[in-house]
Amino acid sequence: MLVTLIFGGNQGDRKALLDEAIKEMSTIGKIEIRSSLYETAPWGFESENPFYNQIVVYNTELTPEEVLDKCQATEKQLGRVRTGTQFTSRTMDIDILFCDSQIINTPRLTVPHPRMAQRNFVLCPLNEIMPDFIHPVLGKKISELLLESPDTLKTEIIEAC
Ligand code: A4P
Ligand code: MG
Repeated sequence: MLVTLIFGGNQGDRKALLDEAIKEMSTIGKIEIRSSLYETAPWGFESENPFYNQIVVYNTELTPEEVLDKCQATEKQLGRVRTGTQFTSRTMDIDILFCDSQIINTPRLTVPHPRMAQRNFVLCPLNEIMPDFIHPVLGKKISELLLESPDTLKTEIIEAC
């Protein structure tokens, strides 16, 4: 299965934490593609600390639930403290965007990630690596979703891939 993950954090040494998280997640399988590294304005809450975001596609034999377990273990290992409030600053968040073209709705997992079409911090790096991929629920290409995105927050490439 090709699983597309987005990594993000806005606390601590953002670059070192991203690199460490991406490396730690490669225990699930080989890296197929990775986006550039982006600096992005916080979406959904106020903070002076911009995020670093990056998207990586892994080729894995694990199930989506097993990938989620590994994402959560890695977040914890990298110092993430869950506060309970929805959108807050964090050292590392790892979300599953796609699992091939599967549609998953379980108590623990919603795939494709439900809020991605409203978020340029997801759509910009995704458009860089898979502009023609068709979102299995919305039935549109990533490039179309980016054109239609209502988000006006800034995203900037910090390090090209
Ligand atoms: N869960 C369900 N579906 C998924 C999925 N596809 N991937 C469940 C990962 N997790 C999924 O997540 C809460 C629960 O979602 C998990 O227990 C899992 O079973 P969480 O990581 O504990 O909480 P969270 O990340 O704080 O909440 P949430 O709702 O996932 O927040 P988002 O939507 O991830 O937003 N702005 C910028 N610029 N860059 C960012 O990276 N990130 C957020 C977090 C907000 N603003 C941001 C960024
Ligand atoms: Mg999350």
